[in-house]
This record gives sequence, structure tokens and C-alpha cells, in this order.
Amino acid sequence: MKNIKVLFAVSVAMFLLIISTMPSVVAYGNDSNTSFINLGKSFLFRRLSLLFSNQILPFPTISKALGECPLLLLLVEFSDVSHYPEHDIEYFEQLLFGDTPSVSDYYQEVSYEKFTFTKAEILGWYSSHHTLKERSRDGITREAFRKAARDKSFPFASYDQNGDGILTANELAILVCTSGVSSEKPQGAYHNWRLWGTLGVKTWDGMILSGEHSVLQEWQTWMVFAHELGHSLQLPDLYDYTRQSQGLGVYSLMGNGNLDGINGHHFTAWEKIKLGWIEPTIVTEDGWHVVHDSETHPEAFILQDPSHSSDEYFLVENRFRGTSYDNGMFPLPDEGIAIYHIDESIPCPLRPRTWFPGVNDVECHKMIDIECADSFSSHFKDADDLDANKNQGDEFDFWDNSTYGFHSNSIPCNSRWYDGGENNIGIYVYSAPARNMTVYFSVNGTVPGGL
Ligand SMILES: [Ca+2]
Ligand SMILES: [Ca+2]
Ligand SMILES: [Ca+2]
Ligand SMILES: [Ca+2]
Ligand SMILES: [Zn+2]
Repeated sequence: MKNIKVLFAVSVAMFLLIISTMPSVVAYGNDSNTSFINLGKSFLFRRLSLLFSNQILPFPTISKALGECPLLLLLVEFSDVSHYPEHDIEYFEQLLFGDTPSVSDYYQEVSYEKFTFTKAEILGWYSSHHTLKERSRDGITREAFRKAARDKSFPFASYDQNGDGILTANELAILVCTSGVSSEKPQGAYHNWRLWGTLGVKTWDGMILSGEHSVLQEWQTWMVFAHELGHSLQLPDLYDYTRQSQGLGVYSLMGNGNLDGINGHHFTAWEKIKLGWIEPTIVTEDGWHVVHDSETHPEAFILQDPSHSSDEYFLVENRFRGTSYDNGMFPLPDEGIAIYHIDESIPCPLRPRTWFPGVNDVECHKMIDIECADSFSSHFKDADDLDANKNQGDEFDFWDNSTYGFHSNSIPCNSRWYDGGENNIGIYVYSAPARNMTVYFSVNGTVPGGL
């Protein structure tokens, strides 16, 4: 009997723990007219219903990110691990807001000067009563939130753009950075769409913090900070959480390489379109098009068949390294015409958030896949090097000087839909990588003259 009681108590405790640590899938801004009490109730309800129903949620709305988003960085030091002396406020000012390379400079470039993060403040280093060993990132985050909330030098209320008394991530993005070096306890960075314990922390001037934030460590590069901020714009991860394939490799900031901090490449055109930085051209007539480089031109082409689906389509852009962030410390593995196969309709139990399954976990059917020119098939297991986990991208993935055009019956890589159906879509690239590439687009099944 005693054992049953203990078992029951442990089960309840575990249940509460799971509930309290589940990240919310609510996109920011959705709750701007909801009072805090209702907000809390709806969160608990969502967590409960998610736990028991395994429900499929639709893809979240990624709002346009235009203008500037103020960014608040909170630095927290463990009681037993000092931060590196050189990691002072000035260090993080450069990392986030300084000259190339920096987070704000990155966002300016990839948004074509339409958006960036600007400095609200850097607060800390706060001294935590937690040690690194007993590190609970949620615990230290709660501590940081509460300390910052009491700081009368920071005017929280001035960031409440819609005046509803709640500071959401699009009004004030919040990052928490802890002390510690990678060799002591390497930990990835992560984004909390809302942490229960930080939701509702009230600031000295009466604002309620929404609880959305990212947690990082001081040794991580600006690229990791930029990646986590991509989540505060509601972008999903584009690598494979199962680590059995590479997802999008290093071809997007939301792809792989961020745990190592070696991926500061441009977003793909898909993220840029969602964030309102590119207005894509929908191809309706067959013919030659000049496709300008993605470094300097907000340009992408959509090839689709509306009678098949509006969720599944091919997206094309010209990835040219130039002097861009695609040619930074770790240059993009390839350049040329990138062909992405998008399917926004794939089932997604929970997204965007930080656990399984992610949108690119199923290698045979990703939300966004690269049709690699050197793949030996399409949509099958290990279809290309990314799917086979061979590399995070190589020089043969994009299309240039191609020996074959990309269409429904091309070999090896073809343009068939995920259901195997043929279509009239074709993409023909016969020039070398360049700022301006000439490409033949077909949505009616024609092929370029003379070929
Ligand atoms: Ca607000
Ligand atoms: Ca693939
Ligand atoms: Ca190539
Ligand atoms: Ca390859
Ligand atoms: Zn991520």
C-alpha cells in the first residue's frame, strides 16, 4: 500500500514536471488581448490536451519581421564558474550589435535591410546561487528574469508597443547567456517558446513578461545567437532532430552546424518569404529567366501546379557567396541554382518547438528539402548525401553547367511530387555559378529550344 502511494506521488510529480517543462507552441502576438489569468489557463489546457490527444497542429503563422526588434541580453554567472574576463558587456555588444560579423549585421544583410535586432540593453553579469553542476537552465532563467525585472534602470514599459501590459518576443526579444566553457559541460543553446516559470514575471514598472526567450552559453558564437533569434521570429529548426540525416545541412541558419557554431549562412528563400523579406515570383509561363544572386537581390521563383496542391511546390534561388555571410568564416559548400522542394502540409504534431519530430526529421519527406544535383534518386532513403548523413553539403548540390535538366523523368534527380505523381515542372541550368544566372523555367512541360 505504501509502495502504491509512493508510486502515485512519483507519477503525479513526474506528470507535473512534464507539464511544467513543455514548451508552448503558441506563436507570439496571438494572445495580445488575453489577460494573464486566461493566458495561464489556456497554457495549462494546451499542455494537457497535447499530452493526451497527440493532436496534429497546423503550421504556425510566421509573422512578417519588418523594421527593428529590440533585444535584451541577460548575463548570468554560476556561483562556482566565473565568466571569462574578456566576456564583458563590450564583448557582447560587438557579438550582437557590432560590425561584421555580428547578429544585427547578419539580419540586416539577409533581410535586405528590411529588419534587424537592435540593442535594448545588456544586463549582468548577475550572480546566481546555482552551481554549474546543478545547472538547471530553467532555474537559472527564472532567476535572471526576476533579477532583471527589478532593475529600475531598464524601462520595460517603453517596449510595450500595443500597450496591453504584456511584453511579447516581437516587442522585446530576450536572450539569457550563462557562464561556463564548452569543455566543462558542452550544452546546446535552445529556445523556449514559453517557460512556465518565467511566464508572468512582473517587472518593476508593471509589465508582464511573456516568458519566451532563448538560453545560450558564453562560449557560443554569434551564429548560435543568430540561430536562436530565428526561433524568436517563429522559424522552425531545419536540421534532423534524430541526427539520422542532415535535414537542410548548412544551407540555412536554421539548419545544421549550429551546435558547433559554424553555420552563419543565409536563410533559404523559404524563411525569407515567410518573414516578408522576399516577394517570390510565381512562374506561370515557360521561358528563360535571369536569376540574380540571393546575396543582394530579394528574389525567388515558385514553380507549382495549383491543381495538385498549394502546399507542395518547388522554390528556386541563386545562392552566390559573393562577399556575403554565405562566404564568411565557413563558406557555403556550394553555389549556383538551389532547388528546394517544399511541402508545408506534412503532419507536424508540435511545431515550432524543441522536440521530436521536427519538420525535417523524415528524410524521405521533409518540409523543405534540397533537390541535390548529385543525388541518385528523389525522396527515397539516403537519396542524397544530406539524407544519407554523408555530409552537411558539398560542391555538387546546386545546379550549374548541369549535364541534365531537372524534370519529372530526369535521372538521377527528378521533380516528381512526394506521392510519385509526374508534373510539367522543369528547371534547366546550363551556365556556371554567377551573380546573374539564366535559367529556363517550365510549368507547362516545354523544354528550352534546341535541347
Ligand atoms: Ca504588448
Ligand atoms: Ca532529399
Ligand atoms: Ca556546384
Ligand atoms: Ca552532395
Ligand atoms: Zn534551433
